[in-house]
Amino acid sequence: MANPLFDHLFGNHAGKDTPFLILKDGQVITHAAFLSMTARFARAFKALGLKPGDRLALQAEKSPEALAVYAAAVQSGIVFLPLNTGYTAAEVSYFVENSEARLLICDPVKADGLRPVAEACHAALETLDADGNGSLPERARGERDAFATVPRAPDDLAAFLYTSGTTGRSKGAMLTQTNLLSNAQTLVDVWRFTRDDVLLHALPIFHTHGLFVATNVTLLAGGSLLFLPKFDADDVIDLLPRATTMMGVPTFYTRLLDDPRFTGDLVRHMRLFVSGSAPLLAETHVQFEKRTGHRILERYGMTETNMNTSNPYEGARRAGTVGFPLPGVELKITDPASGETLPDGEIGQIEVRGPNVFKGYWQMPEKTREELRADGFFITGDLGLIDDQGYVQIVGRNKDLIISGGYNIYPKEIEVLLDDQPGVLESAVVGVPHPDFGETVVGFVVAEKTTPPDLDGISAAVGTQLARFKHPRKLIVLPELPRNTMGKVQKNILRQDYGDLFAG
Ligand code: MLC
Ligand code: AMP
Repeated sequence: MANPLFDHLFGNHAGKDTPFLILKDGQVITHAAFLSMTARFARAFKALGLKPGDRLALQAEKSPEALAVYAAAVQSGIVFLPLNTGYTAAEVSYFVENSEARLLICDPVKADGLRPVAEACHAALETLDADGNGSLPERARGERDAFATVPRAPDDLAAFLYTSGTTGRSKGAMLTQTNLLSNAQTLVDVWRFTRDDVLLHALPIFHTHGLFVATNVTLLAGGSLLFLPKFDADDVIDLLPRATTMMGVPTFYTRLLDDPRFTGDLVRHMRLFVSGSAPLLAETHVQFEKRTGHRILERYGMTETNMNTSNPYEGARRAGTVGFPLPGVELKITDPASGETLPDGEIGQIEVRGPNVFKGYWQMPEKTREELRADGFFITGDLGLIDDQGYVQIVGRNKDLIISGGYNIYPKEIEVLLDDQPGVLESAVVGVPHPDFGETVVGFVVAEKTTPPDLDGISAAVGTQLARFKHPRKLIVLPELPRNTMGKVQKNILRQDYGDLFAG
């Protein structure tokens, strides 16, 4: 097949007047209309001089046009690099430079700030706003709505998704056509998606969950998306009666449960609720079933691997577990020290292998070797066990990572910045429980002897460098950091001592 990912996701929809995107205002974009827009964008990319294999970075609000940029990249054989809309110019600069992107598409309000970034990296700059206007759609307007799909091999790259690292430097996870397609095919099958499905889509489209899971699965099945700009409980409650399925991070479900309008009657007709990207508390699972009669189906995935495990569609969906390895995915629990496989029931690091597992980190062969074994097993950095019934349970992380509202935050990136601030001798950043986001960021700083740190000044400095979701929600000055006899900072003690800072 010429371009397996494009042909499977989009190719079957040519000429179909079936709804693909249903917007908040009721506007419907059919599969055929979406494909026409895609073709015009693909022609615009070609006119801009982009070639197959080039990288295209997109930092734009969620809109049908932003989704069509993804589709057009796939059709053109261009590697798609979506970026969190919260990233600052400093963060975007790193991604564009590191990926050697040829084109950066951003919101018009950010264009002035990002033009120097694009110029320094020899990338073209185009704009796209939340309403689908900007220089890119302007360019595409005059183009014909047909484009000859660029052939791709199964192992060719389709997307780069940046994921932060424990060293503080983000790594570009290289995802191939096969990685994305095989996972979408598996999920359509195991979650029983059909063209009759209407998925309520309130996730961002710059991450695996909203883009590759929710969107690819729906596209492959030929269904439609109730395409909301973001999660807003009012909108979700309004639209749930029209949906058959919904995917979300745990925060979506706790926010819905906090709303008295979210009742069993509202969602009786629903076929499936899926949760992932962060641990769903067993308590939320139980409360959800009590309120609605539905058992949330929890699954486990990662940027580098797409989805690895899922609770069963038929059969017991067990709270506090992420279910079984998906068909085609091998999963083992190993001893972090020796790498030996551990018996069921014992806690160790989770490793996975399968067609879903990425190709490696862009231009970081050493990082790739550290995490992706020569035999194809990827060391996820999650700690877990396989219970006596074969369910996988995630019990912790072997990596210093905070997950806030489904966004990953690597403490190292914040610590490096805090350490640089005047008056700060050293710092430690930890995640503490938060009633809305699951976990949230707290920064601890130790003052230099001479100049005490100015906490407002530090917050302001962090604000210019890091996306809002990474900002410490509290900065605390300590006389010293707790350390073990080896001199290593004991973050577990900080998490324990400050665990109820945000107790709801
Ligand atoms: C927004 N803010 C966050 C935040 N999201 N802060 C911490 N963590 C977050 N996740 C900021 C806002 O900028 C705002 O700043 C303040 O927090 C409060 O905002 P809010 O209005 O309450 O937030 P909201 O816009 O409603 O967003 C919350 C959310 C959103 C949970 C709906 O973050 C979200 O959609 N998360 C989904 C993330 C996701 O898709 N993850 C998948 C990763 S893929 P201020 O300025 O007001 O203080 C992956 C693999 C897998 O992990 O397995 O799926
Ligand atoms: P990301 O790098 O953004 O793709 O995040 C991947 C990480 O999210 C995983 O390594 C896990 O730590 C976490 N994660 C994803 N799904 C779940 C889940 N259902 N339960 C617990 N953690 C999860």
